[in-house]
Amino acid sequence: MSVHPTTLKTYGSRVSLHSNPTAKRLLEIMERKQSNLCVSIDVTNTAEVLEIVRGVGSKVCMVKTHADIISDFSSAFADELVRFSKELDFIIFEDRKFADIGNTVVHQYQSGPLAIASWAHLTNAHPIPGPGIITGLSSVGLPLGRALLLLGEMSSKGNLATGEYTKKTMQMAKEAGREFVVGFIAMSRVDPEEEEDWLMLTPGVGLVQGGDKMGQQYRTPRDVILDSGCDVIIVGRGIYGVKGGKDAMEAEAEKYRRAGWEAYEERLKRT
Ligand code: S5P
Repeated sequence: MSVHPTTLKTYGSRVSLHSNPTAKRLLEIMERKQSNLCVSIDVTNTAEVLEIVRGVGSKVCMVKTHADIISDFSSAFADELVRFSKELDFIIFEDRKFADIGNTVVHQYQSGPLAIASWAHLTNAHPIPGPGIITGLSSVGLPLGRALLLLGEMSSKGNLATGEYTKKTMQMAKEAGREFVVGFIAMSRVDPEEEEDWLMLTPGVGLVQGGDKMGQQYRTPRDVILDSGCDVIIVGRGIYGVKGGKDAMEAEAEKYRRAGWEAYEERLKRT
């Protein structure tokens, strides 16, 4: 397999290849904190989310949330998360996986009890409804400096986001332009070699390969960053699932940060 040119560039040198402020900030943070680790905080109350943020925030470039599973979500919580994102220097990614027509996603993104666009720097969408979903989301997010990822591939067993679907997702992003769509959720680099710089964020990561009982499949940070050329590893239960509280989580996050960063440094040495 040939080496994808993007994988030979440093995160820092890629900042100037982006116009979107969230994409730029993410790459700057990655370089500054030497971290390509996103922690996925999939717990169901705000106190627990904030405890995990306090424990691992200094180790990560990004915190990923599922706001709709947090039973006591409030705007005060969102403010607190934003405050932490400044203090501890990370991007907030709300993993909303929008999947409706443009007009509906405008409201889902902007309104309701979650008001996602008001606090999340980054969110994501399935391409299944067609380009109108990007038009809708960007009408809300672009003026706020927000960014969007499209789900081009998934980590779960038997998913339908493969082959032609993935190629068409890439095509849709290209046609939308990189002002608002900045990259993909994908398992490997799905962008053609001579194209612009796209960010590849990859879930389904564990320190050992494996899976869960509901179809999730795990690959190691090295597989994802070095072998598959992705940019960010997304780790949920591998970090917040460890026993021993805040200190244990911090130690586990540091293991992932180091594994992800070493794989990146190794990849920069390839020719
Ligand atoms: O294909 C995907 C896309 C996403 S965003 N597979 C995933 O697992 N995710 C998300 O990543 C998922 O919703 C969860 O929040 C996280 C993985 O969590 P873990 O506990 O399995 O590491």
